[in-house]
Amino acid sequence: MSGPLVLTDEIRSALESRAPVVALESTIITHGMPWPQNFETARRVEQEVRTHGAVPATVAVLEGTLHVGLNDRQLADLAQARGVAKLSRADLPVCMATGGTGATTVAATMIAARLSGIEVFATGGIGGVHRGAERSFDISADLRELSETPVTVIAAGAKAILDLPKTWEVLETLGVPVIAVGQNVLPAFWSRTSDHAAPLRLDRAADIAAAHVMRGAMGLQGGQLIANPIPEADEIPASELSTAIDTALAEAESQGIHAKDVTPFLLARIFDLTGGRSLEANIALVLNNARLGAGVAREISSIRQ
Ligand code: PSU
Repeated sequence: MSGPLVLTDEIRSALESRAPVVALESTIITHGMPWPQNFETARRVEQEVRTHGAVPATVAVLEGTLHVGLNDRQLADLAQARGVAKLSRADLPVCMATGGTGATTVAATMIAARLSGIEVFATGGIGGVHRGAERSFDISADLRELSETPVTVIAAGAKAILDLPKTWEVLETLGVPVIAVGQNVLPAFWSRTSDHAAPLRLDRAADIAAAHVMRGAMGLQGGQLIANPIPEADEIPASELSTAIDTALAEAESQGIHAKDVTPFLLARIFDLTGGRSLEANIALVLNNARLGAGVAREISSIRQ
């Protein structure tokens, strides 16, 4: 694909030489964190990827063009813009065709990564099955994307505002490998652990890379979800967070917040209710995922050389 897909020269030449590249999303910047921490975090995450030996590729749609790799000006403008669209699989082509501007979610960033030839993508936490989904049917398109698009996604699990058991069930049904790093239970975004046993466990970037390459060699559709626990020093234990999550959920319900607005609303409310602590943890876990993402991209690159 050419035309509306633009890669920076640095990313294009890295991909041509099979050097490690890590895709990064932009919804976390526009809808997941407040200004100016969103911009500072986006730049720190890019730097973390570089420090660990890979090229960062932040993805967004700017005036109809799908950009893979943003410069600081573009990043700063996006981070301060108001009313930016949140793009998933369904909205991405419509936004591009009509010259719009939007931030890419996990699903849309996976699509951009595949179109560009990027195999690894690091983020905070994927979307999933919302609590009360048995009434609302609100399930993130991120889950189906993981079953279709061959990109390894490094996240701290799914966000703990979700119904995590149902999220893991859906991923199991879709045949998506959910692989915990370094422990036998799945992480829960702001918290290192949860009650859910990990379906799979791998402890080394080299093994995650080998599993990724094996999927490709077998022609299997879909990617892998790498559930990387937040560092111990930065976590907020689930018991401390549950009141804030419950309060935010009740407010969302009573204010009739739905569809794409639910996750940004809950993240912003939990930020207020925890006095900003949830944001500190969110930033730490994204940096941690960027580090592992760079490591996995390096290992894939060395297998492909
Ligand atoms: N990780 C974060 N914060 C975020 C997101 C990920 O730490 O805000 C974004 C991702 O773009 C993900 C989206 O795709 O949240 C999920 O939104 P929804 O629940 O509406 O599918």
